This record gives sequence, structure tokens and C-alpha cells, in this order.
Amino acid sequence: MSLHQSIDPSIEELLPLAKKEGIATVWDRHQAMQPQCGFGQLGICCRICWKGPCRIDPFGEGPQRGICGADADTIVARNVSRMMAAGAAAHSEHGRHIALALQQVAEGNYPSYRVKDEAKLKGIARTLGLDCEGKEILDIAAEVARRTLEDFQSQDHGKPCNWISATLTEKRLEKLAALHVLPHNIDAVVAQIMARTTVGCDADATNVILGGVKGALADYAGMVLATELSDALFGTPQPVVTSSNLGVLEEDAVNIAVNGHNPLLSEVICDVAAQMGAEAKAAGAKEGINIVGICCTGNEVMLRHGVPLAANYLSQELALLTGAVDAMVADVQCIMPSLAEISACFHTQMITTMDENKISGATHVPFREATATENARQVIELAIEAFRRRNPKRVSIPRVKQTAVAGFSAEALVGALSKLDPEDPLKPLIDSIAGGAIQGIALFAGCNSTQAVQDSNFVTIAKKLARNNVLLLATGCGAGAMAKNGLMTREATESYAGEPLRAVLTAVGEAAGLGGPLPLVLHMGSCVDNSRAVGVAVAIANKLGVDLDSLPLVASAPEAMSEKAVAIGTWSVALGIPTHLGIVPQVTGSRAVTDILTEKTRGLFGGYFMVETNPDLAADRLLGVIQERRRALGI
Ligand code: MSK
Repeated sequence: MSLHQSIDPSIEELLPLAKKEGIATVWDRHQAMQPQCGFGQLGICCRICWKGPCRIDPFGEGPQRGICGADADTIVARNVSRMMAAGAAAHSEHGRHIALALQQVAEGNYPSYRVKDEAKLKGIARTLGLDCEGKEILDIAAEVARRTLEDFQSQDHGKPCNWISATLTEKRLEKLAALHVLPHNIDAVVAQIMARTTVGCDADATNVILGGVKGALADYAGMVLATELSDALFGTPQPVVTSSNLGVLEEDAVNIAVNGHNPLLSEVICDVAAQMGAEAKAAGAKEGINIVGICCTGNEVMLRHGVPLAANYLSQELALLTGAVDAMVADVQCIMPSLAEISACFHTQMITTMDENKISGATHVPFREATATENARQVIELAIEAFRRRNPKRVSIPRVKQTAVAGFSAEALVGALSKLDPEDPLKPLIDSIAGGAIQGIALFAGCNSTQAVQDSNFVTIAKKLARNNVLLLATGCGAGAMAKNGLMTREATESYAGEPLRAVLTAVGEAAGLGGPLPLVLHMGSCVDNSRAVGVAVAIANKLGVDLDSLPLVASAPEAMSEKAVAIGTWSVALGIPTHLGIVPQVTGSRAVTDILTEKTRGLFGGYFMVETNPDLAADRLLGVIQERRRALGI
């Protein structure tokens, strides 16, 4: 039965245990939800006013318009566009949080933080067109924060967000400007989508979707600024050897799982935990404190500190079922509300930390950046207290652990390439693409979903693309899937890469001092860090003098789930990248919207969505697109 739910081997041990204890997991609730609402799946249920809910008969026999007169095209377009707005709001709120923190650090108000990567901050300032010459680092930080926050405040509709103008190709900016989809202000664009999709407003499906695309590009702005400013504050990731899956939990340590997305608290928890080992040992934890990561907070600390990744999205409940997690510390996004209930079945302290993200049943420790160190200490003390209550007889840690080499920021990748050509680091990569040793680049992004067998699509597609010499990048829970399945190792490169790709990865890895090939899949970070892949693609495109839609570059979200994934997928398409979805999106109730997203966007942006639930066929389609792009480039 488990094979139909996940290929994560840890479920073999933990799901029977959950069953025995009468604890429901995400897969039980998925099962209980069957059959799921067909109207919702098709996107043709409208709930934006109280005359409804209205639903369109997909067979053409019942109502074809809602009570106000909206047809399936309008309803589907509004629904999906609102998802893009929600995704943009989530990512950009994360980004704003980091930008405000940087501003306060510049003013000397947050003693728990400092600019850890000064070179990165100066690079960001230059990217944003700021002059750093002769300035103190905190003055540069203040200017970077101010310029960033303009992207949430500008009222100049004619001027795109600073972070968009600074990070895309000229040709792409011209194209997006011509289509009137360049956002001038992230917040304003999110509000505009909500306004234009409310009852009695924009009813033209194409226009509604283009409004959504603008919101998706605002999402990109929020993501790229979150990534870049986090690097300045917490350090730019460099290759690090760590491990993944639930075997990273330790019987003899106080296990603290950090879950969510925003690194502001988890960074400080890592620092403070390093000083509190003695207190944990005094409580009986021979190995002190063991921080592990879940979802994208996990990815953030994995890349910057080598903290092992315990679980990606769908496995977060399994971590609790081990009976070995003493505290589950949640910040924002992708935290299952069920965690509080499952924690209550064990000794685990479930802790929420953000005032706007509480879960009933959890202990709330209000996080404030100004008192971050005290807050982190408070969280760790709660974990140590919980450890004292831990029942060793209920501890069941699956012996499942994989090595993972993570930390491939754009800077790390370019740094590794520069060992082959210090003058022109991108040249070896471009030469390998032109010569065919690397056929193309694929970015795996996005979530886990119960609509698929957890992690399976990622692994199947990745192996097939690697065999066909495609360079693989991954972020978010997709990266978690690759890590848990051993694809972020040199052994995976040796086993699965095609011969020419293996030779390139070996040459780069050895030159970079890794003592062997680069891993088969390069872990670029959390979901906001998809922007890192854009940075690499833009650098290649600029060097070749082409736009992004000419590159043999594809994206795949084989288990896309969240509104954030809808936003990411849409900006990926708007940037000219063919983007695969392994889950049927909730738009197929409208032929017009389906055509816009899978066909018309191709003419407008060069990128488009491809939907294929069979991973083997999906890999073939991605390979086909890469070949098409190569032919167009004459390589
Ligand atoms: S955590 S948005 S399930 S990637 Fe970034 Fe994972 Fe998707 Fe959440």
C-alpha cells in the first residue's frame, strides 16, 4: 500500500506505527476526502460572492453561467489568477520581512544579526545601480534595504520593480513591458488582482490571466530579493556535505526540527544551539542538541550550515511519528495544521513563532527580531524540557539516511566553474552546452502532493534526463526528494549521468577540490531560491546575446501543490521557460484558459505549461523541448 503513497522508505516503518496508534496522516486524510470535488478540480466553482456558490456543468447540460453571468472561462481565470496573487503575497511577505530586517540591522537595532557576506551585499548594491565607493557596509545595507522596499511602495506605474529591472535580460524586459505585465509595486499588483477578480469586474479570461502574470512576476521580485538579501545577512551558500531523511534524528540528542520558510529565526536557533549543548547534556541528552530541517526552512539552514534535512513537505508528520522530535518549530508557510494534534500524541513541543501564523494547540513563542537570541533560547529551553519527558520506548527512528552535497548558489556554481577558467567562468558551461556534453538544463522545483506518489516523479524524471546529459538543478521540496533518494551525491553522478555529462561534472568537481564529480542534482536552496537558477540563466543568455526563451532550459514541478507553485510556474513561463506540471492544474474546466496557459503563452512569452502526469513521458517531453531549442540555436 505504501508504494502508492510514497517512495520515501521511512514510511514503511512509520505508517504502520501511525495506524497502530490511531494517528491519521496526510495520506489518511487524502483517502477520506475521496472522491474529491470534480467542480473544484476543474476550477469551475465560483465562491467570490454570496449569491453563489455557483458551478458550471462541465458536460454542457446544466448551467453554463453563474448567477451573475460569469462563464467557465471567467471563473477559471479568476480562480487561478487569485492563486497567483496568493503565491506572490506569500513569497513577497517573506522577502519584505528580510528587507525590513536588513534595514534595522543597518540602523544597529537588531543585535542578533549582522551582514555576514559583505561582498555579496556590495554585489547586490552594484546590481541595483547603487554606488558603494568609499561607503561603510552598514550605509550600503541601508541603501540596499531602501531601494528594495521601494518595490513595495512605488506609485510610479511606468517604472518596473527595481529587482526585476536589475535581474532580467534587456530583451525580456522589453517583451514584458510590451505586454504590460511588468509590476511596478509588488503589493499594489497583488491588491489589483484581488480587485479585478472580485464580483462584477474583469471578465475577459485573457485579460484576467495577464493580470495574474503580472502578479506572478511580482512573486519573482519577492523571491529574488528574499534570496539575495538572505545571502547578505546569513551568508551565500557554498558546497557542504550533509545528510537527509529521518535517520538524521538522534536518539541521544535533543532533536529540534525547524519547519517553514523564513530563515530569520532558524539562523539564530542554529547559533544559540551551539552554545546550549551543555544544558541539553545536563538533561540527559548525551549528544547535546541536534537541529534538523523540514521543508524550506530546512533547505535554508541545510545550505548555509550543513544542517541535515529530515523531511520534505509530505513527510513532516512522519518526523513526529518517530517519537524523537522534542520540538517542532514553525515559522511560515507549508506547515500542516495537523502537526499540533500529532505532537500532542507524543511529548513533542509544537511551537509557532510568527504572530500571523498560529496553530491552535501549539505553544506560541512570539518571535521578534530585536530579541531573536532570547526567543531562540526560549525555544531551545522548551525543547530540552520536552526531551526530559520523552518516552524512549516510543522512539522509532527509521535507519534511513542519505548523504547529500548541497549549497549550489549561483556564486558557488560560478566559483566551481572558475577553477576551470578563471577569466571566463561561464565559458566551460557554455562550451559544454554548445558541444553537446550538456544537452540542456532542467530546474526541478516545487512541492510534494498527495495527488502523486511522493518523490517518485522527481526521481524518475531526473534519472532519465541525467542519462540524456541534462544538467539538473533543484530547489524546495523537489530538492528534498532528490536528497532523500541519494541523487545529490557523486555516486549518483557515476551511476546515472550520461558519459559526456559525467565527464563535465567530474572535471568541474575535481577542479573545485571536491575530490570527485559534482553531485547529479545541484541543490540551489529553498523555493524562493528558484531565483538563483534565473540568475545563472540570465548570465548565460547575456553572454550569448540571446533572451531566456532561446536557451535549452526547462523547468519541472512534478508535484506542484501550493499557490506559491502556481505563481512560480507562471513567472517561469513568462520568462520564456517551458514548464512541466506533473499534477493536472485546476483550470481544465475552461478550454480557453487551458489554451492560454499551454499554447498562447508560447507566442507571447516563449514559455508555456506542459502537463504530463506520467513521469517517463514527462521526461521525454522535456528532452524534446531541449532538442527543439538546440536546433533553433543551431547547436
Ligand atoms: S516548502 S511551497 S511544499 S516546495 Fe517551500 Fe515545499 Fe512547495 Fe512548500
